[in-house]
Amino acid sequence: MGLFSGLIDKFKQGLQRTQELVLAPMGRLLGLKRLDEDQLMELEELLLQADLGVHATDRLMERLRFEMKRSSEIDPKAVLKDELLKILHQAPPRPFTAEGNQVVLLVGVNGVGKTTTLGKIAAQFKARGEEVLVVAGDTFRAAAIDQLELWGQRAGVPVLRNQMGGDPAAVAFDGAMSAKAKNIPWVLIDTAGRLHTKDHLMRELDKIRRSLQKVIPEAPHRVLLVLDATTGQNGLQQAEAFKQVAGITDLVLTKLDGSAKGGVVVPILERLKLPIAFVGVGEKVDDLIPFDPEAFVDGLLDV
Ligand SMILES: Nc1nc2c(ncn2[C@@H]2O[C@H](COP(=O)(O)OP(=O)(O)OP(=O)(O)O)[C@@H](O)[C@H]2O)c(=O)[nH]1
Ligand SMILES: [Mg+2]
Repeated sequence: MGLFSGLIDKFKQGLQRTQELVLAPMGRLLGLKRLDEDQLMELEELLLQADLGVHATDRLMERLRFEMKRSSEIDPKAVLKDELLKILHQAPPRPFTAEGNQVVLLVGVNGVGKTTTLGKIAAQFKARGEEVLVVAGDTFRAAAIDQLELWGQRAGVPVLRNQMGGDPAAVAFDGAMSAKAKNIPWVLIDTAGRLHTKDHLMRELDKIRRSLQKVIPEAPHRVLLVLDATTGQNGLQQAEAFKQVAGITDLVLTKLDGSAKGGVVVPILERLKLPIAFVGVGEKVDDLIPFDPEAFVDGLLDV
C-alpha cells in the first residue's frame, strides 16, 4: 500500500459517518454518464446534507451542467473532484518544518479538542525525530494540566507548567526561553478554551503573544484554531471572531469521525481562506491526519 493510498484510507475512515449517513446514495449517481434534472437535484441535496455549503454546491452543480453541455458523456466523479480541488487549493496546507524555534499556539472554544490535538502533534513531531517542548498554557484547571502531562508522557516529550491559576503569558514566556536556550525546534502551547464573545479572554491571547515576542520576535509562528466538525458551519462564526483577534494562521478540524457533516471542511476553508493543517479522526494518538486536499477529496467521493 502506497503512502498516498494509506492517506486516502485514513480520510475514508474519518469520513465514514458522512459516507454511511449521507453520501452512500451518491455512488449510483456518480457512476452515470449523464444526469437528468431529477438526478442533479438528488445529488445537490446530498452535497448540502454533507454540509458542503450552498456556495460550493452551486459551483459543483454549475460545473456538471457545463460539462454536460460540452460533451454527451461525462465522468461526474472526476468533474466534482476537479472542482472541489479548485476550491481547496485556495488555501493549500503549509508544511510544518523545523527551522530555529517554531512556536505553535493552539486556541479555540471549550472542548473542541485543543489539548488532544496538541498531544497528537507532539507525538508526530517527536516520532519524526524532532524535539518538542509542550507548554501548559491552560492554567485554569488542575485537570487540564494533568491531561496535558499524560499526553506529554505518551509522546515522550517534556511538559512545562506553572502553578494552577498562574499567568498563561508567564509560562509561555518561560517556554520560549527554555526552547531558545536548549535549541528545541518546536514549542507547542496549549491554551484554555475561551468563548469568542468574551473580550477579556480574547485579550489574554494577545498578552501571550506579546510575552512570546519578548523572547522570539517572530513568535508565535503558527496559531492553530481548533474547530469541532460536529458543530458544522456554526463553527464559522467562532472562527471569524478568532481570526480577527488572534491572528489565526491555520485551522484544525477535529471529530470528523463523529460527524455526518464531513463536507464542512469545504465551506470553512472557502469562507475563511485559511489552510487546514490537520483533521482529527478519533481520540487516539494516530488519529490526526495532516490535511491533504487530494486524499481528502478521494476519500469523500470514494462511494
Ligand atoms: N472522536 C473524536 N474525539 C476527539 C477528537 N479530538 C478530541 N476528541 C475528544 O474531545 C474531548 C475534548 O478534547 P480536549 O482535547 O480535552 O478539548 P479541549 O479543547 O482541550 O477542551 P478544553 O481545554 O476544556 O477547552 C475529549 O474527550 C477528546 O478525546 C477527534 O478527532 N475525534
Ligand atoms: Mg484543553
